[in-house]
Amino acid sequence: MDTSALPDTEHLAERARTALGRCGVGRLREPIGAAGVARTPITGQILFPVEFDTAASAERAVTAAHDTFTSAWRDTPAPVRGRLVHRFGELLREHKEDLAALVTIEAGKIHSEALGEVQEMIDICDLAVGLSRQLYGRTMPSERPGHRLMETWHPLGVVGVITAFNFPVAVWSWNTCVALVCGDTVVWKPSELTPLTALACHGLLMRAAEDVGAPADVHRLVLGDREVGEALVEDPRVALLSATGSTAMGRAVAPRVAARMGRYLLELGGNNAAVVAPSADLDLVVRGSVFAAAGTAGQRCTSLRRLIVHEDVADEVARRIVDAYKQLRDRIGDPFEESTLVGPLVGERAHTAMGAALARARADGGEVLVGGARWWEESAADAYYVEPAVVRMPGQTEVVREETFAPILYVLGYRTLEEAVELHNGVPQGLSSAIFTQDQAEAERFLSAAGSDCGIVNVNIGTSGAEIGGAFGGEKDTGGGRESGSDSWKAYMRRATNTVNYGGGLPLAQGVRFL
Ligand code: UN1
Repeated sequence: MDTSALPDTEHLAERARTALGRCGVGRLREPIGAAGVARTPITGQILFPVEFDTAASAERAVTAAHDTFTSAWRDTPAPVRGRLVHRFGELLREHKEDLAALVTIEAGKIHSEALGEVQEMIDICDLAVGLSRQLYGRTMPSERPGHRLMETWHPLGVVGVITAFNFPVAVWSWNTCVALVCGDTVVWKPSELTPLTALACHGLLMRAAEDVGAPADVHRLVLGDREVGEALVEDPRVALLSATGSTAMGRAVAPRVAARMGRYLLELGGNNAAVVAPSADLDLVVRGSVFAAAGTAGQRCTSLRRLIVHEDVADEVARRIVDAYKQLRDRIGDPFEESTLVGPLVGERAHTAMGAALARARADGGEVLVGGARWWEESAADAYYVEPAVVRMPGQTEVVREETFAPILYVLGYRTLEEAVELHNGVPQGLSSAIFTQDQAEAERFLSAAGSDCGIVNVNIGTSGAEIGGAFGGEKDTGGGRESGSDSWKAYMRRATNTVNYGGGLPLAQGVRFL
C-alpha cells in the first residue's frame, strides 16, 4: 500500500464534523479559556481547533457536579438512575458507527476494533442497568438479642475520571455508567489527544439525560492537559479519582489524592506475557499472540509484550509468528480500510520509544526477527506507521521489564514451569497474563496463588480483549484498581454498617457491662 491510499486531513475533518453533529455536538464549545486542537494520527495533522478548559473552569465543573450530587442525584432511586444509563445505551447503539469513526480518526484504531470499543460501552450499559437493582448489602446475624446487623451502600460523591488515548471511550464508560447508577456524579478529563470522541460521548449522555429528565450536571466534561487533570486530583470534593495511564502518572497522582484522604482507583501500565508450554496448540498460540501483540498497534494496556516459550517449541513458535507478522506487512495503513490490521502509532513519542527500545534490545543481545521499520517517513512525515516487531531475547533484560507502548513482542525461552513463572512475574507490572497449554495441572498451577501474579490470568487465549463482565485491573505497578464488572461497583460507593436495636433492652457487644 502506498501513502496515496491514506485519506487526506480535510476529508477526515469533514467526517469528524459529521459524526459530531450526529451525536448532538453542533458547535465546538463556547469560549472557555484555553486553545486546544484535535488531531488525527492517520495523517499526524491537526483537524481543527477545540476550546480547552482551564483549572478555573475545571473547578466550576466540579462545583456543578458536586451540587447536583447533593441536591438531586444521590437521592434518586438507583433503578431510576439506571434509566439514564439505559437510554444512553440505546443512543450508543444508534450512533455506534459515528463514535467508532471518531475513535478511528483520533486514536488511529482500525475500524473493527473501534466498533468493538463502542460495543464494550454498550455492554457496560447493560451491566450497569442490571446493577441498578442489585447494589446489594449483606445482613449478618447480630450477637445481641433483639438486634439486626446489616450494611448499606451509599453513593460516594463526585468521581473524577481521567482516561488515556488508547481506549478513549470504553474505559470512560466502564467508570461512568457504573458510577452513575451508584449515585455518583462524574467529571471526565479525557486524554488531550482525543477531545472529539469525548465531546461526542458527552453529547449523547446529555441527550439521554434530557430524554429521561435527569439533571444535566450528573456529568461534566473538562478538556485539556495536565493543569486540568491536576484540578481534579487536588479538589477535596472529588471523592474518587479513577485514572488510567502510565505508571509515572499513577505515582504522581496517588500520593496527592491520598494526602487529602481521597480515594483513587488506578489502571496503569502492563507488561503482559503469555507462557507457551510444550503441549500447547500452536495454531491457537500464533493467532492469540499476533492479535494480542500487534492488534491496536501494540497500544493496549493489555497488549502482549512477552512470549515465554518452552525451549522445545521456541524455534517453531518464533518461525510461525514471524511468518504471520510478514503477512501483516500488507495490512498496515489507513485504519478505515477494511483490509487494514495495523493502523498508525499515536504519535512521534511512541515511535521514538519503539526505536529506542529496539536499539536497547539489540545491545542486550536480542535479535530482531521481523519488523521495526517505519513506513512513509518522507511522504507522510507527521504520521507514524510501523511494522510490528518480534525480538528473540537471550534473557529478560531491563528493556524487557519496561512497558514500551508500541508493537514489540519479546520472545524468551524457558525449561521448567517454575522458571517460566519466575520470568513471568519478574517484572514490575501485573496486569494481564496467559498460559497456552493442554496440560490441565499446569494450567491450574499458573492460575493458583503460586502462579501468575496478575489481575487477569487466562488459559489458551491471549492477554488482551477482556470482557466487561469481569473485574479489570492489575497488581504491583499496574496500580491495584478494579473497574468494570464483578463487584467493582463497590469502589464507587461508601459502605455503612448499621446495628438496629428492636429489642427494648441495651445489651452491649462483647458482653461489656456498664451502668
Ligand atoms: C486498556 O488498554 O486500557 O482488555 C483497556 C482489553 C480491553 C480494554 C483495554 N477490553 O484489551
